[in-house]
Amino acid sequence: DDAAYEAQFNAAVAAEERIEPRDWMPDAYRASLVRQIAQHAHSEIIGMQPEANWITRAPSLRRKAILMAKVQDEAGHGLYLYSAAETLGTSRDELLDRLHAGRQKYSSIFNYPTLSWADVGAIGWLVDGAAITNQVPLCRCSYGPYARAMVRICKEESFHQRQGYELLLALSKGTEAQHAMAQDAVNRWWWPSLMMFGPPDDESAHSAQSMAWRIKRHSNDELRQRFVDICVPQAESLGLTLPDPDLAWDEERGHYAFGPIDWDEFREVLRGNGPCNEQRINQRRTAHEEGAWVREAATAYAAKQAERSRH
Ligand code: FAQ
Repeated sequence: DDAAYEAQFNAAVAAEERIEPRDWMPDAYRASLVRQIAQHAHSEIIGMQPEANWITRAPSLRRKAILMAKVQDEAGHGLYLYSAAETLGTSRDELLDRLHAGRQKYSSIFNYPTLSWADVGAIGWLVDGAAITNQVPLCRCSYGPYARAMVRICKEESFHQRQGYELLLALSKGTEAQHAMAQDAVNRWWWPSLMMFGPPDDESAHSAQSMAWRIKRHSNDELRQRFVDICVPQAESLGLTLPDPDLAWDEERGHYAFGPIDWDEFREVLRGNGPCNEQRINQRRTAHEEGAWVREAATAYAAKQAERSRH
């Protein structure tokens, strides 16, 4: 009966064993994983848009090739993640419908505009940097398919983070105008990237349960602090500053202290009122509609193949 199954499930989680698709799991565990993995998948594909905005305007062939590879990687991450979510019994079509209907979220960060070429660098350094900080612990998530997807995704995100850092370094060491462009991009992306880690711990609805289930390994605030600690010396090496006058080494805690985050802005973006929410979701819906013929053709082809193999 369910109580015995649940005891077995809890023991497996406590023993750091992986839960696999055919294993018994509590309904709420399944639902919370679908929620998190789908949000993550949606973020990857909507996250293609801000950087794709610069592909046609990359300043050199080399930069263009790198950026195209990076944006294609994000599409790949979306696909592994939708596949991981599908192992829990919800189809990709259903998840996309929920996204398009506004019933599932995607990361707040992708609702900000990419105003200059330097934004491509700032996204790589800060947004991919934050993504890695959050996702490395997810490689040890209790749910097998999600944990395994994270291993490859994190390797690719590391490349993305380095290309962003290298791009910003080139601009920072360039002309005065290039340096100013890099600084402006960092000024605009810094605070939104701290918001990627989610609400503060005392307002995080899912953290306690997700940590008990070993989906999450660290709290939102813990990971946010880890990210700040990593970024401060990197900003120094870049010759750029972070837009926070309260940033200071706290000897006692052994961490950098930082100023207050504007949680009103975060809540507004989540409500759909960020600078680009409407543009992002409209472009996503249009891409889905325009791709309908590809899905239909693939389905017809699969049916034809299945029919042939029966004879
Ligand atoms: N934006 O109770 P919690 C990338 C929602 S990286 C929007 O703390 P949880 C790579 C949350 O879903 C970005 N919504 O939730 C890339 C929940 O709403 P719900 C994607 C947010 O799950 C780079 C509510 O607030 N990464 O794409 C945000 O315990 C460059 C309460 O929050 C992931 O998704 C936010 N920032 O912790 C791609 C990583 N924060 O569901 C392209 C996996 C929170 O009740 C270019 N996810 N919410 O309606 C996670 O680790 C977790 O889900 C957290 C949130 C940490 C995001």
